[in-house]
Parts: sequence; structure tokens; C-alpha cells
Amino acid sequence: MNAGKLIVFSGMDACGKTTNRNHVDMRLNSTGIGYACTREPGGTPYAEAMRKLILSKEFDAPPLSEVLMFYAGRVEHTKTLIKPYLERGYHVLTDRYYDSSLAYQSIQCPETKAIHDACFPHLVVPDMTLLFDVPAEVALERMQRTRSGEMDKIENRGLEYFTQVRNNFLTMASNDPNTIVIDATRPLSEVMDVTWNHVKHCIGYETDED
Ligand code: T5A
Repeated sequence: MNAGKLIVFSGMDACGKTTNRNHVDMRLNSTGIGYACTREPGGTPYAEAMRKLILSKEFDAPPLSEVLMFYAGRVEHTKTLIKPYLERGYHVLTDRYYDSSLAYQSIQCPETKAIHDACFPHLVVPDMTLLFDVPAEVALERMQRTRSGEMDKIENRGLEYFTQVRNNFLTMASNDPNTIVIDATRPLSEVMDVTWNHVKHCIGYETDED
């Protein structure tokens, strides 16, 4: 049992998870509560270097290599950043964690679940996962609008792929009581309020605004 809570901001590309994690970061900043923000792929210098390789359009690695890269970075990120913070009582807010590999990589790589299971003893089960749910069409429209034509390797996989990603996320959510599905097509201010309320509840933070 960790002293801090692990909270995952999850969902498809451009679903709004980073915007909402940043908003929670801003709200928590003045509270004196100990917490850390991180992300995957990446989060540590080692895993950030892997991120560049994974997302680069320069390399066309086989799906199995891609999964192995994600988990290699994840195990290191968990060992050197996530676990130490949690053990010291800090909450960790991560932009993506292992559910992303199960949602994305399992589509092209049937070995994904076996690799996940092998690495699982080195990972931490999240206390709460916030799944920012949008239809694939909305995600693609936001990507095209905000990326100015510079989409990375995974973002280029198209509507059918992202529809499957969404379905995989929703299926996992329906089997996990710690995952909360947030309708991220709603106005951003509403999504931010809902998100902040869930985070406050998870970490047991009470304010006068309640
Ligand atoms: N990946 C990652 C895997 O395939 N497997 C894995 O195991 C992992 C960990 C990079 C890629 O890696 C893949 C998935 C990705 O393809 P990433 O860095 O998390 O992962 O990439 P993105 O998901 O693309 O992250 P972004 O930060 O770019 O997108 P977000 O966080 O989903 O969206 P955000 O917050 O940047 O918002 C996008 C736009 O939408 C607007 C925002 O203002 C912004 O312009 N927006 C809204 N607009 C209207 N209404 C709302 N409610 C809105 N919410 C946000």
C-alpha cells in the first residue's frame, strides 16, 4: 500500500488529458500537498530518450519492438520516479500509464498482454484512472486542428485504429472499478471541474469550495 495515490490521466490522443492534468497541477500547486506530475512515454531522462525513438517517423519498428520499448521505459519510469514518490507520500499524476499500451499496442501486437503480465510485478496499480472519452472522429479533428500537420507516427494510424483504441479503453474501464469515464466532448470548463472533483476525492482533499 503506497502512502501517495497514483492517478492516471488517460484516453485517446487529443482527448484533453494533458490540459486537464495541467489544470489539476495548477489547482494543487498552492495547497501545500506533495505531488509530482509525469508522463508516458517518458517521465525520466532514460524514458524520454525512448519516447523520441518510439514516436519518430524515421523508424518503422515491428509492433513487437514498439511494445517492448514502451514497457522498457515504463519499468524504468516506475522504478526511478513513480515508486519513490509514492513511497514518500507524494501523489503522482501521470499523463498515461500501462492501460495505454493495452489499448493501443494490443491492436497490432498479440503479444502485448503477455509482455504486460511479465512486467506487471514491476508496475504500480493506479488508485484512480480518469478516462477522457471522446469519439475517434473528435480526437482526429482535434489532432488535425492542433498539430498543424505534424502528427507523430501513432497519430497517423487513422480512424479505424483510433476507433479500436477507444473501444479497448472503454472495455477496460467497464472491468475496472477504479477507472472513471469522463465525457470529454463536454465544454472544457465542465470537464476541468469534474476532473478536479474526482482528484480531490481520491486524495482526500477538502476545501471550503465543497
Ligand atoms: N502511446 C502512449 C501508446 O501507443 N502506448 C502507450 O503505452 C503510451 C504511453 C504519445 C503517443 O504515444 C501513444 C499514444 C500517443 O499517440 P501522448 O504524448 O500522451 O502520447 O500524446 P497525446 O495523447 O497526443 O497527448 P496530447 O497531450 O497531445 O493530447 P491530449 O493530452 O489528449 O490532449 P490535450 O489536452 O493536449 O488537448 C488537445 C486539444 O484539444 C483541446 C485542447 O485545448 C487542445 O487544443 N481540448 C478541448 N477542446 C474542446 N473541448 C474540450 N473539452 C477539450 N479538451 C481539450
